[in-house]
Amino acid sequence: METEAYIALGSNMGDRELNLLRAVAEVGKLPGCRVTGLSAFYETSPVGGIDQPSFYNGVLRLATELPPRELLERLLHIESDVFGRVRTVQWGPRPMDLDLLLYGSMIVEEEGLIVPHPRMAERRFVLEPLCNLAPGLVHPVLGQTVAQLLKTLRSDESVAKLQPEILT
Ligand code: PH2
Ligand code: MG
Ligand code: MG
Repeated sequence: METEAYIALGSNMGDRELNLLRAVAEVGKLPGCRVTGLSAFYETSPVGGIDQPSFYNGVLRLATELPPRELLERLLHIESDVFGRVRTVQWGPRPMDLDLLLYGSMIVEEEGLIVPHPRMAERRFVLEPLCNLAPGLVHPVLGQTVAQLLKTLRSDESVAKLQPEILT
């Protein structure tokens, strides 16, 4: 049986647009996974942590047969094996960050795996692309749609929608 999952993509090292497109392709190649939707990409100001370059962020929708723990492990492997990510500073610069935002309406609270993603509703760099893709999607814990969450969000992050570079 397939479940609909949403994954946040972020990059602030190297060719950020190419990195996001590559990540979409890699997630789509995972066993039992089909990419069924992709948001626009946004250039976003870095949140938290240290002084670092701006990010490109997006969100994809996945139909997946993988259970959440296995999906998470596969995502971490794409970060390290495909993008050579090494984890140093928390919230520091990275070529690719893949975060599991939602897994159907399932609520998971385990060591190293919390779904829905605990900070997704506070982050414009997540809500803006998610709203572009699925405005009516209801957050299973907060009971509000993504559009409602975005409308009431108080945050000074800057988030600018990008033209795909291949179209410019
Ligand atoms: N990811 C973080 C920390 N800060 N800021 C932006 N704009 N975009 C991100 O993807 C991001 C961040 C930790 O994962
Ligand atoms: Mg993240
Ligand atoms: Mg992450």
